[in-house]
Amino acid sequence: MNLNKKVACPLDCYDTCQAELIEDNIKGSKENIVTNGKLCVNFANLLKEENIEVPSFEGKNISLEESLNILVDKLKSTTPAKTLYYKGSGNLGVMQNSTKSFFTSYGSTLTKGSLCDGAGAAGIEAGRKNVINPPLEKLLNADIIVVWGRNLTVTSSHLYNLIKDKTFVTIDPIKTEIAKKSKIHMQINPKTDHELALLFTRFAHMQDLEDREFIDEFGNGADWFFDISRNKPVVSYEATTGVSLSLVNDFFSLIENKNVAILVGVGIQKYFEGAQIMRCIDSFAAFMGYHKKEAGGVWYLSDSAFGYKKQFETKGTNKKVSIAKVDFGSYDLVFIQGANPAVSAPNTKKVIEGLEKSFVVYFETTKNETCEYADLIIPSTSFLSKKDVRLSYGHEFKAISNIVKPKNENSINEYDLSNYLLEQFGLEKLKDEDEILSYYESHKPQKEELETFEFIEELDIEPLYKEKTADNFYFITAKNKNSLNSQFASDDFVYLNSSSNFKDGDSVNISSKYGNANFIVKINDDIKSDCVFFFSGNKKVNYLTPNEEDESSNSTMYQEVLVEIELS
Ligand SMILES: Nc1nc2c(c(=O)[nH]1)N[C@H]1C(S)=C(S)[C@@H](COP(=O)(O)OP(=O)(O)OC[C@H]3O[C@@H](n4cnc5c(=O)[nH]c(N)nc54)[C@H](O)[C@@H]3O)O[C@H]1N2
Ligand SMILES: Nc1nc2c(c(=O)[nH]1)N[C@H]1C(S)=C(S)[C@@H](COP(=O)(O)OP(=O)(O)OC[C@H]3O[C@@H](n4cnc5c(=O)[nH]c(N)nc54)[C@H](O)[C@@H]3O)O[C@H]1N2
Ligand SMILES: [Mo]
Repeated sequence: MNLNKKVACPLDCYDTCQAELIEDNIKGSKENIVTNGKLCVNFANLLKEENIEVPSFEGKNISLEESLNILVDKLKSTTPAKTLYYKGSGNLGVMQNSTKSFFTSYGSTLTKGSLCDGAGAAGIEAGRKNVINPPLEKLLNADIIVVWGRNLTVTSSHLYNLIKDKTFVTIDPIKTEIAKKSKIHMQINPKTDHELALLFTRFAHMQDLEDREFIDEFGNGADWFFDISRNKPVVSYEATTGVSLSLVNDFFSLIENKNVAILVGVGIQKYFEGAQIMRCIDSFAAFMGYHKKEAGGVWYLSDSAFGYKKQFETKGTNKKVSIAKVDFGSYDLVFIQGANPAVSAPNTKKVIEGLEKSFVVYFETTKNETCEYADLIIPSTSFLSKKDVRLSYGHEFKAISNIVKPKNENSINEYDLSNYLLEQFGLEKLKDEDEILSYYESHKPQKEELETFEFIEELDIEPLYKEKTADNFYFITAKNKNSLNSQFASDDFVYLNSSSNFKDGDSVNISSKYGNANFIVKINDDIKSDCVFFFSGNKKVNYLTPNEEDESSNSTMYQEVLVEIELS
């Protein structure tokens, strides 16, 4: 392969594909095991996307130089702590982090927590310190794949292709494509996955399937964990989780003496106690010894930078606010990079009110909903015209990006913008770009062996089913094949089960205690009868979601909400 013609897919996805320019076409690399010569519809969408051509200020086109001058003047005349640096995950290349270096040194308020996987990661950390996935090989060698709150065929189509002939078990309130391909589908009630994990633990013990060797050698607190599972009668789990004991029996017949891989997605942890829920699942896996078997294990969204040294200095005494609770309106200047908060952040009404109040600097590649509230727009250079390296949260392979297209001279990349600002403020500049990139390209993180596992010993979770009445619904979102969060195609429907008594094409108003919005109904019996379903990226869906943080990681908890529906 010509090394100078590599392009990394920058999109936020487990697969982290490697592409390459062959003649005039960008193709999926055959050398990358996961990409395996194919690229997905979202990559194709990205190539077709129209980029913002010129900077603008208060709606008028200006030159790049003018836009940078306005930014510098604004920053110089604002109290640093009254500025906010807000970064999303529109591009997951390592160079995206360069800008944070400047805003940290300058003294901006920063965010903490995540819009995405924070709660689950905190749950894993509490049990085994590091959020890392086993090597891909252990997945390829597993016999049974348990897909737990993950929309596998859609959100990691490449990884799925590598394992598509295996036996699947899916645990999901929605009859997803992978649920339909599974030997067992447990159509679980939302926010009851911890209970199912406890029920599994109970069954495992009854059938003598726990891994005593693992528990004795590496485990702490397994007895306490087992005790929690005994707190209530087995049959009562059936009622709360909605999963029948006979299905659980079938599950244990299927997994006995098999290598089991559990692929956990973000679905199980979009709740206030998301960390505890994840930790219960991880504790069940430890009870079975899955963390130390020849094949199989537990996969989640791993900390992709684990084992790498930070290449951008981001130490400071900056104030940090929860990304879930950010009030854009309380800052004099907000700098937004690689995020589309007007659609993707929780509580859209609050977000928009906040953006309207503040001076918004938007560092973006394309025109979108947040542009409407931006005072100054600075075009970020296309991924095809900047150098980068992508680490992956789904597997251990990285992807390299070189410049394969001349850059738009009215745009600037993240690294250059940071250095420009550092210089303007007399601050120390970044390390050389090529030095940083070659570090990421060549560094191989050491393998980390699990030394101890701390089982969850106490549980305090307020289930949604306690609060739920016959008149309200659980709220579920999942990713869409043709979009990447708010980017590309958007599907703005609400999906309901036919038993909801609404009809295709009905116009409904859906409300929660955080807000309300109108939607057009599509009936689909893959949706559980007591759930309302939307695709993530739906332009209105976040009018309904809480701008509050989970209990352990300052992260969002999009599904900690019940909603009501009426015809509008
Ligand atoms: N095509 C495509 N791929 C993507 C993305 C995209 O937008 N489009 N986004 C990327 C990003 S940012 C991320 S974080 C990953 C996320 O990838 P996934 O982890 O697959 O996330 P979701 O699509 O949100 O799927 C969550 C699943 O959990 C289910 N679920 C919801 N609530 C519960 C519950 O309480 N219990 C259980 N057991 N299941 C539940 C949902 O029905 C859904 O099937 O995907 C990445 N890949
Ligand atoms: N209700 C609900 N809400 C959700 C979710 C859900 O499941 N349900 N999912 C959540 C999850 S998992 C995530 S990760 C978040 C994602 O939320 P965000 O991080 O806000 O992601 P996007 O909405 O995709 O917006 C990313 C933006 O980055 C821009 N961009 C792309 N490349 C570059 C670049 O190179 N430089 C710069 N400067 N910008 C670039 C894109 O054009 C796009 O506008 O959404 C969350 N929101
Ligand atoms: Mo995400």
